[in-house]
Amino acid sequence: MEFITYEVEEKIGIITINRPKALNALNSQVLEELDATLDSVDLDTVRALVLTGAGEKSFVAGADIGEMSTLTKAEGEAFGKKGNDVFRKLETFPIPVIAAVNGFALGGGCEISMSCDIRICSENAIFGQPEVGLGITPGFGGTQRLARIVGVGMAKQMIYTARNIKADEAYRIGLVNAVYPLEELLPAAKKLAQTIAINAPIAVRNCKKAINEGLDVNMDEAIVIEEKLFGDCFETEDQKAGMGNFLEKDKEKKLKVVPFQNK
Ligand code: DAK
Repeated sequence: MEFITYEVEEKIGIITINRPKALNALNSQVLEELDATLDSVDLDTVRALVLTGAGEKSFVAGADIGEMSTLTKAEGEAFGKKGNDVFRKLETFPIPVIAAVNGFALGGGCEISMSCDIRICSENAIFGQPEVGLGITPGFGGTQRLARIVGVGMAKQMIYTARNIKADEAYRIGLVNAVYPLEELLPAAKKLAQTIAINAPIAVRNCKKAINEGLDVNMDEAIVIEEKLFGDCFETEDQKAGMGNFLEKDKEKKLKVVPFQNK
């Protein structure tokens, strides 16, 4: 792999898009390597992923404008499909994915962060969908996911104006869950991933599936999806141990209240 590094620490996997000279812009090779990396994740041991960018300046500065500038219609479509397939793979990946946004998250960079389950960012992060200024529409799901995350009005404003927003505004509109000084971002992302990783893995996976699939259908159908995935947890070791701990009054494993860090 030239542009992706993948490390496993205990039960979490850390994927770094490593093309800092181009501010980690997504070219075909980055997308292919990311796809192959996701395929290689050992789902028997890894319970949550962190996705970040190399360097101190950029998470992902978008799709590679140099590569895109010469594409024919057919090649543009193929490039779009490659991106959409890998973004969708991230979104539907069986385990949670946390985007640790360490700088620019523009165009495809904002879009890849929105394919992740949770976004946290550094104080220097900048988000935006600048595509209309380049004569295109957001093409990696931006018109769909941004509206679902921050609401229709704010998504339309960001997309129509092509205006970038800073970390504090991203936090205010709910695009990110927390903001950290740059040097604290990755440790915070790992800590969050570890907090997820200690919970019952089948239950966590089923929650992701229920939330994602439920959002695509009406409430009556969504409740049926939830029922099925709820039922699916029973008779698992996790469910027996989790409920057993409670009944045995295992204080160590009982409910803890932990505040999320907010800025
Ligand atoms: N693509 C390629 N190279 C990029 C890049 C990008 N998106 N962004 C930055 N770079 C490269 C620069 O060319 C420069 O390379 P060298 O000149 O050193 O070789 C290096 O990264 C450093 O960039 P700057 O010198 O520009 O650094 P600055 O700090 O001055 O500025 C910046 C940082 C992020 C403000 C600026 O680089 C910038 O505006 N970059 C472009 C941001 C942008 O517009 N991103 C959105 C791209 S559009 C599709 C699906 C999806 C998409 C399209 C189609 N289909 C379905 C077909 C997605 C589109 C996009 O993402």
